[in-house]
Amino acid sequence: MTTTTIESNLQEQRLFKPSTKFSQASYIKSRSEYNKLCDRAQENPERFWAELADSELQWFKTWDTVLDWQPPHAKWFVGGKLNITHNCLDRHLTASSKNMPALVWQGEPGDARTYSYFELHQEVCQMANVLKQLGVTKGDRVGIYLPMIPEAAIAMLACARIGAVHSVIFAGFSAEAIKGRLLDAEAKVVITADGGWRKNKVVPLKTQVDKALASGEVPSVESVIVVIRTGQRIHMQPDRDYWWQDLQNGTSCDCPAEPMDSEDPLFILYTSGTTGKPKGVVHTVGGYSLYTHLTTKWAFDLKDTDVFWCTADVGWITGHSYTVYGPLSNGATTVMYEGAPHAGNPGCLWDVVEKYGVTVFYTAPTAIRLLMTFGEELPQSRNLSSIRLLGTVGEPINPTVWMWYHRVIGAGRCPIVDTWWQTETGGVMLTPLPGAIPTKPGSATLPFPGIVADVVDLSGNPVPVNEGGYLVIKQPWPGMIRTVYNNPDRYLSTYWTKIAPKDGQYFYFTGDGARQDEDGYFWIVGRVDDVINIAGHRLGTMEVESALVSHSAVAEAAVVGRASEIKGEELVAFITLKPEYVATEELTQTLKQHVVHEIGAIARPAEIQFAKALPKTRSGKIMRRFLRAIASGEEVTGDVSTLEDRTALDKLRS
Ligand code: 7RM
Repeated sequence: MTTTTIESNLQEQRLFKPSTKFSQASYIKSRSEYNKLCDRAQENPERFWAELADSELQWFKTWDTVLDWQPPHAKWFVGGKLNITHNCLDRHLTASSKNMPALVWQGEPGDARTYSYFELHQEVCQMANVLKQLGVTKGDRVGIYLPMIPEAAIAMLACARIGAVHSVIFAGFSAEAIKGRLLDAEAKVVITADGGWRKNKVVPLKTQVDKALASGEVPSVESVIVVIRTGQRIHMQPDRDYWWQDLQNGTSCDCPAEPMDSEDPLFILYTSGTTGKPKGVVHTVGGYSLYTHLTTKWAFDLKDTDVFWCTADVGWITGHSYTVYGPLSNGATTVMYEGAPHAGNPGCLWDVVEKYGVTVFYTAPTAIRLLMTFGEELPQSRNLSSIRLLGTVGEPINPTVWMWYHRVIGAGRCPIVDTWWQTETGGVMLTPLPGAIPTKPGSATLPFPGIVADVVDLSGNPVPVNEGGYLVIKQPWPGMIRTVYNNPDRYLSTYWTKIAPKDGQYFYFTGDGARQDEDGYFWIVGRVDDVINIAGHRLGTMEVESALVSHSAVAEAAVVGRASEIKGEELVAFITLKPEYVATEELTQTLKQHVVHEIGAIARPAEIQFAKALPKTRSGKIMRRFLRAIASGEEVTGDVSTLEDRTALDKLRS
């Protein structure tokens, strides 16, 4: 987050009301209806969520206890049995719905496929049986490393069908990153593809998996399923690797949904934190099903007639909740697109909108900033009149960017939902309900009904209006993270102990700074920890530092974020070398490539600065505050008295 954004946010006064027509056709039509929902939730949160769980989902067995809250551990709908794929697929197999399009997909080279609810159900059941044949049973973990092709959604749903726990790994991650995740999850099976298309080139996915699994380094993995996507030659290891298409042949499409306990894990998704190793965020079936269903319905006002396009890759939580589970649970059509926002054709996104008649479009500010650079003529030359609602997520949206989105893409008539949430929250937490809440450019506005959010100081006391503080959630909610896989201590220390209310209450710490204005609207300022947001993707600075110091030339590394026009933030690394190495341009390139190798292309530093020493406190802590200033070319101000060696700072500055 740049200071310019904070300043312009502070001056932001504009208010945009939804049209009467939009409000009247929406689920939640007015501020007073929104208030009523919030009041009802406040009066009796358990009754509020239980009524919704009952009316919005189908259960095989109803729960005994709505909420078992032993802070900071929550169990929702305890004793209830359900399966998320029943709610996403089977319940839409009625005569009137089963032939409706569930998933439409646009491949980068121009190929396309559409699956009706009936067809998607068949595919999912068949793959579920394939997994069973490979020995996958309830509770086993399955790694998924796929491009944005329908098989990614099918694989996730097939796991969920039989109670296997999926762990999707973004296809941009390196072999090293895959290995770390598969090891931590102890995955039994990996599902990948021969390759994926990215900007007219083949991304070799199976080769990365081969490297990750080389010399039996992940002993838990018994089989690898490979989707044919690009047709390029790859190595298939006998008795371990199988073609997806071969396994499907002759396999039955009849696979009843496994009745899952509400609190059985649904998936693990790794996300960056303040320490070097990504955390395995665990979500469970019951709470996640309800929360993604309901937030999709109310925040995106989603009807079963809608064509919803969430541009996020399924490798991130946004793709899980709003490309796959949420829209399908609501019986809508979800759009999946394999390409980058400018894959050879800067108008490609608008072509997809026009071709499929997208009605709700959800993307990240970084994508909008990129599209802005292509000019207005491009979207204006396409027919975007099908769009009725726009959404953004992933990072704070600058008011100028918001206005462009509103005017050029939304033709001034579509509400924008700026949705704040996290991998850990499962679904949207702060958002305008589009028919009810007037929006202000740059503000995620108000909490979703039932969510108790606040901005507090370190002792948990609310800060005054318009003052900055820590964004916290004060009550448990169904979509919340249940634990960090294999690391319950980290669950406690990351989220529940940083803010310490005196009365012993537990507040969920989001890691974000925020303020609330005089109307109670929330304005997110950005992360307050060492997490950096690059093009809407979360990366820990420690993660990148660990990658750098794993190179033999590096003695010490400190990584900071610097504002970037399109990406929001980019990485700058400060490095001290071991005595036998000299700083050269070649070494700079080698180190950048090393980070790509260790983590993936998203972590490639924009700049590397070599230093004789890093500025540290007397207790040896690197003073990132100074490095951030130097990286952005700003004046180093503030207290320098705690510096151990002032000359280190002076040398860096020069
Ligand atoms: C959904 C997602 C989470 C972090 C979060 C924030 C930032 C997300 C917004 C936002 C300002 C928003 N999950 N963030 N949405 N900041 N306005 N609307 O992005 O786990 O990958 O990242 O993203 O810092 O803590 S995530």
